[in-house]
Amino acid sequence: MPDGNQSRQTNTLKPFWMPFTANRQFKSAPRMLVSAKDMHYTDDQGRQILDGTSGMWCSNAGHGRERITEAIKASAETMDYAPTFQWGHPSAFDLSSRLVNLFPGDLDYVFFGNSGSEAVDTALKIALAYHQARGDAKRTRLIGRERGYHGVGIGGTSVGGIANNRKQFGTLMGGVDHLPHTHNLAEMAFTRGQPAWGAHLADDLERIVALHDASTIAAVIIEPVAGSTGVLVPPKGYLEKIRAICDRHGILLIFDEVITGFGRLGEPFAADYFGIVPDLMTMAKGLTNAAVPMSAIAARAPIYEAFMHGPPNMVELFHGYTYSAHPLACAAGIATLEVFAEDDLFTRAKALAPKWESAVHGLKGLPNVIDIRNIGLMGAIELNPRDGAPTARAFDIFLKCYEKGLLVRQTGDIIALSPPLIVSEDQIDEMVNILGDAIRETD
Ligand code: PXG
Repeated sequence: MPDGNQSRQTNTLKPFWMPFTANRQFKSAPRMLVSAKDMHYTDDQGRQILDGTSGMWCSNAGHGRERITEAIKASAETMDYAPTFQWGHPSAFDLSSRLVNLFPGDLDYVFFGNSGSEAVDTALKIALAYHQARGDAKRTRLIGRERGYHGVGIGGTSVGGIANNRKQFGTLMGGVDHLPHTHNLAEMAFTRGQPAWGAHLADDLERIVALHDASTIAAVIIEPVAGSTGVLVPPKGYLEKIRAICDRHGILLIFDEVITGFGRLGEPFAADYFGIVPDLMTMAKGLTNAAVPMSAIAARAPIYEAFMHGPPNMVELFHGYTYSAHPLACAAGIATLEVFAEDDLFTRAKALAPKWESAVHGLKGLPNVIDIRNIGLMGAIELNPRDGAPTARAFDIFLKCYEKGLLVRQTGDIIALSPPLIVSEDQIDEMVNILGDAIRETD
């Protein structure tokens, strides 16, 4: 091994171990983004790249929103940092009050983290601690779902159900079980919106409850629409059944709304879209328009209240992050909520959804396209995998889209799209045209 000095280099591509990236491929042909405004990135060649993915499902109001940037600047100038363990600062309470006004039902309390992964692990810990606080400490099992993505903490990885995200990391947390995923090409290929088939898959939760006994299960966590795995839209009636089974057995239901929150489906949350109030709800990404990292966990009133016992000088929940409710993130969050409201972006997304649906389904019939799915402003195109080379075809299409000036996400043999809610109808057509060309040109 060379010593530290010999390996020291200035501004090379080598040292950044890139997350969830084919490092060697990237470093052989970098895709370097240098600025962003509204619907476009600019790369280091000066090319404009249309953002078909809101960054990574997060810049819901489009890029470089002045109001958000100004709020962050002003906050940094006023107070760089303030702790929220045993102290507080006004914007933390301001943002919290605005958020609970946006949450459905009696989701009246909010806890802050910095990433979706932290939000998920926090929600799982709150679920465990809640049952303990009620004297029901046997409830420790956590139920996730196959193909679910809940971030990369040990808790989120354990309840997550994407095999590649799990297999490098040993046995993960014990006491976890998984529902089956809801994807079935034979029954639902090319469905527009929610599939009619598949509500019965929720009954598997009864099987899991019977296997472990309800008295051992703390919570079920699911994405209302599975995003990262390639946009799996819940079958009609499925989420309602999951909610009912959880209620029947005293199991908390956690909706992971890291992707679906803040207007992606044309409502503030998927909970609103589907008319189902979870007990805990995680969110991140769109919360600050991704301008400053932040995540949040919404909790129903009885959950918070279950902790508010014992001596008043006692900490009630031994959990939190140095940067929980960081002032810059709070300022960004408040400004983001103002932008959403002023531009009426959730309504805009809802109004655009039919156009989006017909545009993405226009790709039906192109070579190797075996399914197209959509809901709100989310879409996915599933491709037939190349023989003996899974994911290669979709990766080639992802690269071609970038060359042609479009940002898409690739997951397995699926291309996913989630444009900023400010997207125009012409830009929707432009996205679909570029993607269509890339699919046609890929063998
Ligand atoms: N839950 C859900 C539902 C997510 O989608 C996380 C938790 C974790 O969030 P953080 O902030 O810790 O990354 C996510 C993140 C993609 C993609 O293109 C999806 C995510 C992140 C990056 C890429 O599929 N989801």
